[in-house]
Amino acid sequence: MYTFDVNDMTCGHCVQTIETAVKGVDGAAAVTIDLTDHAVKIASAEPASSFADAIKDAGYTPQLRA
Ligand SMILES: [Cu+2]
Repeated sequence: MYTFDVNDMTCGHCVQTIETAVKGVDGAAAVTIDLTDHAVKIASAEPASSFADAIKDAGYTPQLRA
């Protein structure tokens, strides 16, 4: 399970865009997005860096929560 802080995710449209980006890396990933907390939680066997790159490519700034 990875949690990314995405502070420039501000509305439902951002949530949809990021969810699509995550599913593009792993269609079987379980994605939970908390807009209030600006958190994107991903359960997947793919590496965190792949999701970070996809979220960046979608135009956002992900920071992997330690
Ligand atoms: Cu938005």
